[in-house]
Amino acid sequence: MKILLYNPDNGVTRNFMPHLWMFLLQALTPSGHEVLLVDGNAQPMDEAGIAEFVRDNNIGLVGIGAMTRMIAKAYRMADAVRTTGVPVVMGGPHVTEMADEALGRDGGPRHADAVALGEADATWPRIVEDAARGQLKDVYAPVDAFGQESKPSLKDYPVIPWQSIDLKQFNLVPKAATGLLQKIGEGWGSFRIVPVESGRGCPYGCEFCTVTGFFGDSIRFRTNESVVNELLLLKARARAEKGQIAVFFIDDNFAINIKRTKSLLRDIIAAKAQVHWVAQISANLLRDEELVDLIAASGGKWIFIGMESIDPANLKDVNKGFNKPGEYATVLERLAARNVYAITSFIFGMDNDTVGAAERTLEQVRTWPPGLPIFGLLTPLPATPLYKRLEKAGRLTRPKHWQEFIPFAMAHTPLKMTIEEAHAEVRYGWEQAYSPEALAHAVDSLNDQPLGYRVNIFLSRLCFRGIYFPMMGKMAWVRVIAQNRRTIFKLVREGFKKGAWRGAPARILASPVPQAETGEVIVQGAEG
Ligand code: B12
Ligand code: SF4
Repeated sequence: MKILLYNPDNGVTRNFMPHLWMFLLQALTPSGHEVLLVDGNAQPMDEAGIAEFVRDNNIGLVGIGAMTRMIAKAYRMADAVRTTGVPVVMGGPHVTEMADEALGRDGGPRHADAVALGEADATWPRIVEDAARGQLKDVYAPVDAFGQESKPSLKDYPVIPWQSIDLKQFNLVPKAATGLLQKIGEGWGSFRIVPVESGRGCPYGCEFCTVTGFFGDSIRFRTNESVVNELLLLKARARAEKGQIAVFFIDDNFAINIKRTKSLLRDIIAAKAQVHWVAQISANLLRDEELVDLIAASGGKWIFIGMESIDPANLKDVNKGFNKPGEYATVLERLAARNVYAITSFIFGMDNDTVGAAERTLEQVRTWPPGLPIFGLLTPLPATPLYKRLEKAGRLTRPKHWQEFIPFAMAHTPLKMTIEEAHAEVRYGWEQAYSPEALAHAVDSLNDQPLGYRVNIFLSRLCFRGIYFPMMGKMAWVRVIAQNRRTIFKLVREGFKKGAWRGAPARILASPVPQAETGEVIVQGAEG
C-alpha cells in the first residue's frame, strides 16, 4: 500500500524545519508499504491538489497531523481526500483532545475515518495493517494488554535514516547561491535545521500548556548513544553535501534532568558529534554553570526560554511560579558570556496584565544581552486547565477559536484590559523589538565580537520578525531590507575589512569540559 503523510502549512513560515512526526512514523511503518511525505510549508497544496496527488499516486491511506492552529486547514484537506474514497487517519495534539470533532461525533461533519490518540509510535504499525486489510477502526489509543494507557519508553527509538531522506525542500540556501556557497570554508551549499528529540514529557503542568496532558508527566529519554549516532549521521550528510546542518532539540525542556543532559552533552563532545543546536530550556535550570559550559562546548547556540511574563503574579496565575523574573538577566548574561543567545518568549493578555505591559517588558529586554524576543497572547488550547477554567467562568469569547483561526487574536477576555488592548500590547512588542533602531542596537551591542556574530543576530532578527509581520512575498523582504539599509551597509563595509571574520570566539573562555559522570536521576524543572 502507498501511504501519504501530510502536514498542513502554517501560513507563517515556509520550509524552515521539517516536522519530526512524519519521519518518525515513516521509520515505524511496517515493511512492504511505501510512504510519501508532503509538508505543506515546503510544498504548498490546496484541496484540489491533494485529491489529485492521492489519485495520481494511487495512495491507499492518508495520515494527517496538525496542531490546533492548523486544524481547520487539516480538516479541509482531509475532506478533499475522503471525496476520492481514500481513508484518512488523523493524529497529533489537537485531535487527541478533540477526537469527537474529527470523527463527526459532536454534531459536526466527519473529517477522519480514524483518529490516533496521543503518541502513535506503537499504534501506527497497527493502523497501517488495519488500513491495508480495509478494517480501520475509529479510534486507536496507546494502551497495554490490560487496557491501561501506555507511553513509548524511547529506549528502542527507531533509526531515522537521515543519510538517505530527501531533504531538498528544506534547504534554506537559495538555489542560485548553492554552487558558489559550496566552496566557502567547509561548504555552505545547503543549510538545514533538523528536528531531533532526546526525550519526552514534562511534569510541570503550566495552565496553558498541552504538553503535560499529552505526553504525560512521566519523562522518558532516548539513550545517549542513539542521540549521538543520529547527530553523527546528520554531520556526515552535511559534510558529504558540502553544506551545514543545525539541530533543533524539540524536547519540551532539554535539561529537565540536568544530570542526564550533562551526560548526553559530554557524550556528544567525546564522540565529536557537535553540530550547532537550539533547544528549549527553562530559566531555573540555567543557574547551573557547568551545564551552560557544556551547552556551549557541545554546539548550543540558541536557547528558547519560555519567560512568559516579568510579573510574578501572572506567572503564579498560570502555574508557572518556578519562573523567577528577578533572575532572567543573570541567566541571559551567563549564556551570552559563552556566546549562547536566547529566544525569549512572552505572553500578553494574562489576568494581571494592564495597559503598558509590553513597554514594561521591553524596558527590561533592552537591558539584556541581544536575543530574539517573541510575543504571543494567552491562548486557551483545547483540554488545557486554562481552557477549562475560562470555560467554567464563562470567559471564552470564541470557544472554538480553531475553527476560524486568526493569528494573534484573543479567544477570551483578560481581567484587567480589553481584548483590543491586549492585541495592541502584542503589536507594540513586535513593532518595538523589531524596528530598524532595535535591530541596529542589537548588532552594535556585539561590537566586541567577530563579525559573524553580528551578522547572525541581524539575520536571525530579520527572520523572526516574520512571525508577526508577514514576510512571505519578495516585496515584503525588499521593504525590510530598505528600512534596515544602514545596518546592512555597515555590516557589508566591515566584511571587507581585514580580520573582520576572526576574533575571540567568546567573551570568557568556557571552563574545561568535565568528564562523563553517571548517577541518579533528578527532575529539576521544565519548559515548553
Ligand atoms: C517543534 C515544535 C514547534 C515548531 C514546529 C515546526 C516543526 N517543523 O516542527 C515551532 C517552533 C515552529 C512551533 C511553533 C508553535 N507551536 Co509548537 N511545538 C513543537 C514541539 C516542541 C515539538 C513537536 C514535535 O516534533 N514533537 C515530537 C513528535 C514526535 O511528537 P508529535 O508531533 O506530537 O507526534 C506524535 C503524536 O502526536 C502522533 N502524531 C502526530 N501527528 C500525527 C499524524 C498521524 C497521521 C498519526 C497517526 C499520528 C500523529 O504521533 C507522533 C509520534 O508519537 C511541541 C511540543 C512537543 N513536545 O511535542 C510543541 C507544540 C506542538 N506546539 C504548540 C504550540 C501551541 C505552538 C505555537 C502555536 C506557539 C505559539 N503560541 O506561537 C507555535 C505555532 C506554530 C506555527 N506557526 O505553525 C503546542 C500545540 C498544542 C496544540 N493543541 O496544538 C505544543 C504541543 C506545545 C505546547 N506547549 O503545548 N512548535
Ligand atoms: S514547563 Fe513548558 S512544557 Fe512544561 S508544562 Fe510548562 S509550558 Fe508546558
